[in-house]
Amino acid sequence: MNLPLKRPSKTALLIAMALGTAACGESDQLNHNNPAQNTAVTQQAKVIDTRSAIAFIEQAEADLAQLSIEANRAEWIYSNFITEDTAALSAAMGEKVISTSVRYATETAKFANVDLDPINARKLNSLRSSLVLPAPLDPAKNAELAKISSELNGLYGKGKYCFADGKCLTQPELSNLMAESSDPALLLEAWQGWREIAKPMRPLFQREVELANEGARDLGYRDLSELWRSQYDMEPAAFSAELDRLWGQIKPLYDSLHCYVRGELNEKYGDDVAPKTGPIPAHLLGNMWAQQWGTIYHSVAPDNADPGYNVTALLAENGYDEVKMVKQAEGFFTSLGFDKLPDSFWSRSMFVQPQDRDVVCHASAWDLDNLDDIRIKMCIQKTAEDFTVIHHELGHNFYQRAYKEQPFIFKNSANDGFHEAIGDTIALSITPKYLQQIGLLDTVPDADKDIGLLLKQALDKIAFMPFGLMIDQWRWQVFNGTIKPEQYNQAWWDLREKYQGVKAPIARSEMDFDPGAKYHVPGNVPYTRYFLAHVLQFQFHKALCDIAGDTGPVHRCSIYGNKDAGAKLNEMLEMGASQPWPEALNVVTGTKQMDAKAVLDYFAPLQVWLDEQNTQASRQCGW
Ligand code: X8Z
Ligand code: ZN
Repeated sequence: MNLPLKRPSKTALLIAMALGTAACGESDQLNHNNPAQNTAVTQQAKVIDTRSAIAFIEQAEADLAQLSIEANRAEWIYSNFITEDTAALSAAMGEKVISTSVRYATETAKFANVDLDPINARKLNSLRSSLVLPAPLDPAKNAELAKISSELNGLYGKGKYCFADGKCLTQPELSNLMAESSDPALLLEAWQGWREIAKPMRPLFQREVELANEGARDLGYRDLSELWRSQYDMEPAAFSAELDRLWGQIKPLYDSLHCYVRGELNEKYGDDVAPKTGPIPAHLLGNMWAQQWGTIYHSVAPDNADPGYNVTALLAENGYDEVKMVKQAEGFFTSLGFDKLPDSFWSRSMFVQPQDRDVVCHASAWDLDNLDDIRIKMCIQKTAEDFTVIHHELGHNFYQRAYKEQPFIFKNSANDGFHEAIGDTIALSITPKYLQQIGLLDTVPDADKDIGLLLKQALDKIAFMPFGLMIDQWRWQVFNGTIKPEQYNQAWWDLREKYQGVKAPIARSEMDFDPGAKYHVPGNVPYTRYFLAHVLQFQFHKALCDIAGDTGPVHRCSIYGNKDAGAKLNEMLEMGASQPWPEALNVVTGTKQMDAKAVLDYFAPLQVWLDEQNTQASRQCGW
């Protein structure tokens, strides 16, 4: 289980059940939209005692644990070898997992009013609220949903774009092109070409939403949006408000970065391609989805504060291949006191894109047996970006192993943002000093080059934040009916513009389905987790640097080799999902609040510098 996090892949999610992610209170969610049913449930619950509730939880936990291993295997094979046959097996397994999970989730209602100890109350709540793709109880609809889900995953995994000369590129290859090229015509062709893969997804996605909404309603939720937002130890509306609060903290910094980057792109490409005002055309930001902009650093770097090295080149100069990149990342975790990865990790993971078959290239981390059989699956490119992604993926694996002694339902992160934040937290310690320690860099650049380093980091981290937020703002509105199927694409671009200030580089219409060109939409992986992770990782980094006794600027701190920081991190990871996330946050940071102040503190010198640059160039900010 918990697969959804571990491996953002289709059936995984269904399967997923994501058991373990927290839930709100105890019984407060049960059928709160259906008082009549509540009354019936209450009557029934009165005659059922605590013991039968516990027996039910134990049974569910044992069944789902068993099923998850089978499902993990089927899903691993499918994602490593996409064919009609593996798709059918994956769909069949997904059907079984969804129906079992939904049955248990439905049955939790019987125990709504039973007095339970906090641990069992939390498990019961988790059993009910942790599904990400609930099917209706009707077996035909359940089978239909599992099949659609598997098909959508396959459409993404098999996606390619073929240029006029007959050369066909897969997703990672197209992403490389987007990162490396400065030819606007080529960028536009790759941007547009990749989005062709998503057109056939639209009717499938629409039906998936209908079915999953029905499943969510069967469980007593208003719709799937409410179910997804119920997994954060607070009321759904309070969670939405919390996101607005965090984004409000970050937006001024994002606006300054957007303004600076737009100005620099205008100088590079001219008014016709990159206008001085309005939203930025989405094909110019170095990434297929304009979600992280670090690859265009060289185009926007400061004249006199560039640190003068780039990690992609250092990896090449030092003969790093894919395995060596993973070994180096493992070395960071072991330097903190974590055990080495098992031999099976090295023999069973996929690091390189196979040439002879279709695979899901989108990076993921797996825990096949909920114990030690941890793996990653990635089509590694030998770049700085993928060096970071490897740390991200290993963060999942080390988390999974840390909570392996927890009961099955708690084998998960404190909330899904925590799972996504761990590897990124480690990657924040890939500083020049660290690169020198591992022999990649000869000399650490002087402090007067920090603006360049901070700008590079902001292009990835700050640029990501509105993207991390908008995907589920779109999906939640799709789920709750605010966005109708005939508005899918227009609403997508309205939100892209509202949050990110980017626009489609060519006219789009409802013939297109641009959300489907982003893995997590056909993959049905909730995305708000990444927004949360981008806040949490800066809180974790600051706290761990304090523990490590680093008194310098936080952007220069690396916790490499610090066993105290490692032990504290491990203490939080070991808790899994056994307690509400604020408790887990408290272990490392000493606070129970998510707070983007850590982000702002980290980038404080850059904010000043960006505002100076924008003023000097008399830029009109905003869009
Ligand atoms: O999907 C991922 C990871 C796997 S959990 C590679 N990420 C998001 C994305 O690629 O869109 C990491 C950052 C955001
Ligand atoms: Zn991840």
